[in-house]
Amino acid sequence: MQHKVVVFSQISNSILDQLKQKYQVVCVDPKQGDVNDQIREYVVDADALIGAGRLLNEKNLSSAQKLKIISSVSVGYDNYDLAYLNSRKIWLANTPHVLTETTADLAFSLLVSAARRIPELDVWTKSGQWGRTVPETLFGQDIFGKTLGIIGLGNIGAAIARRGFYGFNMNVLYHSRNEKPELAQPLNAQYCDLPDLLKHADFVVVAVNLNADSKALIGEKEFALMPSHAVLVNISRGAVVDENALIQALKQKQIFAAGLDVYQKEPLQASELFKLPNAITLPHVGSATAQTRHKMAELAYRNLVQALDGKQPTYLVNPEFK
Ligand code: 8YV
Repeated sequence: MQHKVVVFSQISNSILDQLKQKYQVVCVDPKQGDVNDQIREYVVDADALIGAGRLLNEKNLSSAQKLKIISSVSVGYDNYDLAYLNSRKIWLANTPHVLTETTADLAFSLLVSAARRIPELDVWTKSGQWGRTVPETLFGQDIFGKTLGIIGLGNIGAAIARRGFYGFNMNVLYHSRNEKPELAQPLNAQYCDLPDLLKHADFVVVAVNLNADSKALIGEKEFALMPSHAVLVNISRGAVVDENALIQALKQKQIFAAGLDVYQKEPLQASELFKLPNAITLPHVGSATAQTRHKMAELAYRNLVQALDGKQPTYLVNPEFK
């Protein structure tokens, strides 16, 4: 009998076609009502789920009778209740590597945009204010040769650090759970504890995975350590930064600016951040280029096919179920 696959978020059309050629495919459609109700209904006799950006846990998966794999079109897997998946012997696969450089590009774009106030100056020009020279109140911060502090030196963190080191002659500091000499040495990156990194970095980029240790890692106490010209960039997960503390730090000019791609609650709606000219708010687009999203969908497709063919997917998050 044909396997049943549930697509729980938008996915590249060509990958959807490939899925349809091999399997019975059902797509969750937000226009058809509550997404979790649809997942609960479709998952009952499903063999696989594919998609991204949804919380999947006991609440919407408990009715599954033969679910073998959830193939996530993302590298991060904090949206999935791993303990529950393990207890149900459901595989979880992800899509590392293919999005590393694209996400690092976006992180660096946020850094440059926030430091040089690009969105604010764009609005200023377009609103016809360029009758005089740009006032000092709109001046930005230097980047070249400054100190870059990376929190979480994984693949993406290291790719951001390389942009700073090779492109902008930056001095690189990093903080992570373990020292990473193989990634750090070529960049002459110094390992620091978090307070030291926050005191000395001109730019702090949050690139750490969200887990119990990194939740609310940056809060009021941490903002107090940062210099007033510092720029914070977050491209990892919103929950790593205490958003209210960030809003206060930006309002009180405790830090210069923030470039954000991720938030405590997504999609971000009616936030105080929208009122702050020194906050750049992107809609979680770290990996959102046509090429990279396609590569991610391809990889997720491959992981899914491997599992339904009875093989271990290449990028399995919970390999304890061989
Ligand atoms: C995802 C991401 O594509 O891969 C990740 O972990 O954060 C993004 O690149 C996004 O979550 C999809 O909604």
